[in-house]
Amino acid sequence: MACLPILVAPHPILKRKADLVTLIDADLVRLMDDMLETMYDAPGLGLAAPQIGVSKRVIVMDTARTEEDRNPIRMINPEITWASDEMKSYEEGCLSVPEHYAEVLRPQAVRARFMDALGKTLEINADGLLAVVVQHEIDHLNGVLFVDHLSSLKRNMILRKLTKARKDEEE
Ligand code: GNR
Ligand code: NI
Repeated sequence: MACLPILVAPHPILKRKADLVTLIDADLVRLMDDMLETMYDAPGLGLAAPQIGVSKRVIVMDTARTEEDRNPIRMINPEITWASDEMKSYEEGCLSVPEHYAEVLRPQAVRARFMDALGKTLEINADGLLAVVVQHEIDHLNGVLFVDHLSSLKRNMILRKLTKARKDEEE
């Protein structure tokens, strides 16, 4: 397995709509394992392939609180097939928007359909933290970051700070 560098916004790959996966082969299985290693190393609760520069519809997640309880979830071509009318706000962060956090309002519960690493179609109901993270990750596959759910004033402030932080680092 390999731990890979995570792209930071603003970056064109993070804005792109990722491609559907049409073939599950050893390379795709390795990609998901590398994504999990990268996510655990960060550490993060989820990771989408575009965050490591791969524009494919693949996400991984683990919302367990401790290493002993690890429960890695791999999803290929995930889709939201149902969302609750009830909404909930949660303070989100993103590995591609480092050191910025903001409340985002989303459906409180969702159903997601996806393929597993064996190509089997599965569906899960998610609420609580997993519902937040699966929606956040599927957003990444559509070129959407949590800051896109904020006012343009807040979004532009965060993106400007990230651009400035990168410039300062280059010097
Ligand atoms: O690690 C992460 N934490 C988090 C917290 C609240 C809502 C969503 C997330 S996902 C984030 C990792 C990440 O950027 N995934 O794309
Ligand atoms: Ni993210």
